[in-house]
Amino acid sequence: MACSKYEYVKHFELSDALLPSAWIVVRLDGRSFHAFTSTHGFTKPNDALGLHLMNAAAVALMTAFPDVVLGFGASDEFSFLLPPSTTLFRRRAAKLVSVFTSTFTAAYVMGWGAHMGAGRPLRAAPVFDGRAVVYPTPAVVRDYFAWRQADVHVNNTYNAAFWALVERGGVPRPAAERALAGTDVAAKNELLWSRFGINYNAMPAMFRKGSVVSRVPVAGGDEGGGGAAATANLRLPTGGGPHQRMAMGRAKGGAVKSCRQRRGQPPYRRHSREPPRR
Ligand code: DGT
Ligand code: MG
Ligand code: MG
Ligand code: MG
Ligand code: MG
Repeated sequence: MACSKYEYVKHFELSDALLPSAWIVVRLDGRSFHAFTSTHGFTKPNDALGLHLMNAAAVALMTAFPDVVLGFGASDEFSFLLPPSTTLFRRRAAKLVSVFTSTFTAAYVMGWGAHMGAGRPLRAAPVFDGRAVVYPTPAVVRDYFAWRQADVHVNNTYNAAFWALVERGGVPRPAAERALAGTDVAAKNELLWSRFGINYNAMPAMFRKGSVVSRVPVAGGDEGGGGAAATANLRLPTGGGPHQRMAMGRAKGGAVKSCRQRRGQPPYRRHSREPPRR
């Protein structure tokens, strides 16, 4: 590590560590997937292969990061839950969001060929955005996932009715939009059944409710394994069960000393408003 007069610039990097002892959700969402799914000829409104690819990317992420206790996804999004005890990346928001987003995106690209088949080559780069939000209590965490799942239900009911009208009923899109405006879920179910003989509840659960990736105990499982199915049990809303911790701390070679420590000088007095270092 160079001891140079330029080192002061390190102090411009402010801490973005997320609130300790709170749940963290990192949610990823495909960028402009309206266009991406159209470019790649996804089945409307749900492309089962595309959704399985999303699920596989989520499993890859949870395999890479055993701290994640739960994943929930639908459409072009996935949420990942980290428990209050996590110290992954020292809870730094930018690090969590950027590494999760790129890990997921890379897995999505790597899995494309196996999931989507030779007939649908990848023609454009999939891009995902990411955000991290902290939630203080298990009740709010439960409501977060209930919110995302309610979104799946509302969107899927609308989309099922809309595309039935357009593709099976030959109704022009603007007219289909007008027909559905202001209708509730029950009316859309009734329309699907009476006009098209579609039983909404018989649609695949993945379309109606989204996908959950959880950890299940494996008989004789190796606690240190870190595979997606190798660790623990999640019980919401009371909290995460035991789970793997990521190895923490600095790179090889033990503690990193500051230039002043190496010179045997006392540390600089910290400005009182500087966030604590860990
Ligand atoms: P954004 O997130 O603001 O960058 O924009 P979008 O276009 O990604 O919008 P978003 O995330 O609100 O909605 C997801 C889009 O992806 C929506 O237009 C429908 C499309 N999509 C997601 N899954 C499927 C699928 O399985 N089949 C088809 N045909 N489209 C899908
Ligand atoms: Mg959006
Ligand atoms: Mg999107
Ligand atoms: Mg979305
Ligand atoms: Mg580096």
